[in-house]
Amino acid sequence: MATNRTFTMIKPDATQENHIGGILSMIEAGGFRIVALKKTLLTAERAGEFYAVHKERPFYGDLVKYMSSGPIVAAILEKDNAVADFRTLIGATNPAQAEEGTIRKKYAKSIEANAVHGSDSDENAQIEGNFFFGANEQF
Ligand code: YYY
Ligand code: MG
Repeated sequence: MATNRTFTMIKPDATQENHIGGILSMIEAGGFRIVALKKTLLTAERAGEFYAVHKERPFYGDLVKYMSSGPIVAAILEKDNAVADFRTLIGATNPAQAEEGTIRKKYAKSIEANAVHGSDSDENAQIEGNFFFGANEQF
């Protein structure tokens, strides 16, 4: 599999509870290279735009509120088979179902406050990375 990219966010709870370093360590130990990185605060409008694909889902309003409730850390990551391998590293959406050794198993508090985002396709990884980073911020 060719080297490619995925996109992640460390979500507000994990950022608030000082897990940025722990999560970035797991990411680097998992073989991912950090291509871009920033701490930022999403407005409700920007969070709504980021998660627009879920706008008809019952959890959308709460998700937007949660994702704009405090700073997040956004990053673009590079590795062979990045999207699928990162989904494996983060574990199931619901931490009660996440495997031992995954980021969500270790850091997620609930299905909503589940510590990290991971892109679900190469196409979305590119869209999501470009949502946060310009070309001159990706190395
Ligand atoms: O890709 P992933 O983050 O694992 O899950 P998605 O199904 O894309 O949902 C996005 C986001 O929405 C999830 O990380 C938490 C939240 N969410 C929720 O609060 N309640 C659900 N039943 C499903 C998802
Ligand atoms: Mg998803």
